[in-house]
Amino acid sequence: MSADLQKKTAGEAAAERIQPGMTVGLGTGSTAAWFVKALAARNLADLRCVPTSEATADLARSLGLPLTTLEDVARIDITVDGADEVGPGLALIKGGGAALLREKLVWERSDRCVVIADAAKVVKALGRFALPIEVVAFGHKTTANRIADVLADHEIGMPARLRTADRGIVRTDGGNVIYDAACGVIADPARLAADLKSLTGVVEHGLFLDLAEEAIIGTDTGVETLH
Ligand code: ABF
Repeated sequence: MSADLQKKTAGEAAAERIQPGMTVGLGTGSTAAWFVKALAARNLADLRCVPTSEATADLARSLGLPLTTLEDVARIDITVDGADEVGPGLALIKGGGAALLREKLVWERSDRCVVIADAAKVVKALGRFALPIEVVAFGHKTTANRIADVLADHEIGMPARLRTADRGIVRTDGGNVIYDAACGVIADPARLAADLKSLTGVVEHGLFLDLAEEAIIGTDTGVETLH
């Protein structure tokens, strides 16, 4: 089964978790898009949906899902979102879609967070996927030098590289920039997360620790649930 079919299987399984009347966080990325499509197809009554990116908002709106904002909800019943890596204890690397800040804000407001992914995303240790780090655009090169010092302290030799695309520097929905740190193996994710957040200019990073309650992994024979 292709990775995309595994993503579709996981997204559709997650959509079955949603009940009428729920407030639902909508993740970002191709796996989350399958979830959004499956959720819309269920035509559940009285949903309120909080998107984690403009791209997800556009997709959800086009499918007729009722949107609201993080400011307008007291709490979120469940958020379903993708990931770049799913590690031990459901420690995650996210942010490949440059939406990590809004994603983490929505995740932290949610009673439950369910991560959906294809089987290749499950890893024995985090770090093979370059860790996205969201940085304020003002003075970002100076901030990147400080990030390099933190990475060196974690015996991660590679510098963080500014994420660019054909049209130049990648900007997040909030106007910040993303640096990607090719860590290799992250031995102490919690310490790295704290050290990165201590840097002036770093807004957020893609380590999602102690946030996911469950992972629904698409496999060649269906789905596997991890807790
Ligand atoms: C988003 O989904 C990002 O945080 C993460 O990087 C991405 C995974 O992308 P995909 O589902 O397309 O593999 O949540």
